[in-house]
Amino acid sequence: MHAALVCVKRRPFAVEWSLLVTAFAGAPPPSPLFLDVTERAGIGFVHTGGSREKDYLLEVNGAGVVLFDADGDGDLDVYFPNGSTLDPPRGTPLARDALYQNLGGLRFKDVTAAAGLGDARWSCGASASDVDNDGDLDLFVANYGPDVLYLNRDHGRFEERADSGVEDPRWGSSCAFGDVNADGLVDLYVANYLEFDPVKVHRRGDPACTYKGEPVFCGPGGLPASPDSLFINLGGGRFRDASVEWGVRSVAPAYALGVLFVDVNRDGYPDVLVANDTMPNYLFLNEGARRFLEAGLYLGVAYNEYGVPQASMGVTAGDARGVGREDILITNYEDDVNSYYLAAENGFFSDASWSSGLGEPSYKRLAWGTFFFDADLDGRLDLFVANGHLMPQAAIAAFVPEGPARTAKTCTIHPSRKRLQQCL
Ligand SMILES: [Ca+2]
Ligand SMILES: [Ca+2]
Ligand SMILES: [Ca+2]
Ligand SMILES: [Ca+2]
Repeated sequence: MHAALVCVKRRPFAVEWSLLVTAFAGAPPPSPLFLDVTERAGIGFVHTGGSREKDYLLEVNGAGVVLFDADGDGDLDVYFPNGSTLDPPRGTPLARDALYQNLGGLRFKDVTAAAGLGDARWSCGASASDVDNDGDLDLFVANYGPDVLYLNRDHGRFEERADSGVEDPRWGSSCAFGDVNADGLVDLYVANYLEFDPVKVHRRGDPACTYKGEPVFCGPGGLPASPDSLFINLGGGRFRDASVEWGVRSVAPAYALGVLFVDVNRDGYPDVLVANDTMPNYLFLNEGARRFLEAGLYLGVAYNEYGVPQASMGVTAGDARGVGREDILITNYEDDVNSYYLAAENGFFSDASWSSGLGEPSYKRLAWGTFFFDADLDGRLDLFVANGHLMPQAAIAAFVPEGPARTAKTCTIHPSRKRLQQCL
C-alpha cells in the first residue's frame, strides 16, 4: 500500500465528485451523508491557477491537497499547494501555498507564515513523509520550476532544505515517497509532465488549438515530454538523483500526472505506477531493491482493454474485493471511462472498467484525484473520484449545438460558477 501520503489532483473550477459505494447483496446499503463544512471549519483557501480563460496549458492543472499531522499532535492538518499566474497585474500579491492547523472540533487556522511555509512558486503537488527519520513529517512540494523540500524542525515549524538534491527544475506534476532500496529511509519519485515555455507555446486562439470547435490552450500534444525522477534518500534531508541507474530514464519520457507506490507482485518491495496523459501508463517493478523494470504493457495497465493509451490523471489502489490484492483505479479524460484494473494472483491485471460498474458513471466525466475509503462503514472499500474539466470553453462546446448558427453565437462564462451563462 502507499508508503506515504500521496498527492492528488484537484480541479480549480467546475468541480463535482462521484462517490461509488460497493454493492450489497440483499438489503439496500445505508446512504452515507457528507456535509461541506469547509467554510465553517475556517478554511478559506482559494486556489490560483492562471487566467479564467485558461490560455495556456500551465494554467489548467490543479494542485491537490495533503492531509498530514504537521505539528505532531495526533490530528490531521491540511496543506494546500497553490498555483500562480503568468501575467499578474502590478501589485498583485503572490499566490502562496498554505498550511491550516487542526485546532480540534473541526476548526482550522491558517498558520502558513508561522510554520515557515508559503512557497510562491507554481506548485502542482505535494507529499509528506518523515524524510530524516526524526519522528516528524517533512514536506516535499512539486513545482513548475525547482521543487522544494521542507524539513519539520519543531512540531510544525518547517525549514527549506536548500541543498537537498531534489531541486529538479522540470515541471513536477505529482510525487510520492517509498523506500525503494529497503534501507529504512524513504526515497522520492517525482512525476514530471512536459517542457513548457510560455514564450514558445502559442496562446489560446491559435487556429490549430481547438476542442470540439472551440479555441482552447495548445498542448499537451506536440510539446516535449519530461522524464520522471527518482531520488534516493541519503539521510539528514539529502537525496541523490538515481533516475538513470534505477531504470527510470530507460523508458521514453511521457506526460506523467499521477504516481503511486504499491507492491503489485507482493514481494515486499514497493513498485511504482505512473499515470501518463495520452500516453501508455508505466509500472516500474522493483527488482530486489536494486533497480526498476518497466512492465506496464506486460502486466496489463499500460493501455485499456482495446489497446488504446488513455489521458490518465489520477491513480489509486485498494483491496476493494477483500482478496488480499490491491486493484488499481486510474482516472481519465471525458468521453472515456476511468480504468479499473483487477489484480490477479500473479501480478497481472485485467481491465474491468465496464464489468465493475465503474464505466458508465465515469464515461462523460473528466476525472482527477481519486482514493478508496469505506464511506458507509460496512467493511468494504468504496471509491471517491474528483471530476472537473480543464477547459472553460468545454461548457460552450457541450451546450451549443453543432451547425452554422453556432458561429454567430457569443457565449459568456458566469464569473462565479464558471458555467455557461448565456449565448446571445
Ligand atoms: Ca496536527
Ligand atoms: Ca522528519
Ligand atoms: Ca531508501
Ligand atoms: Ca514489488
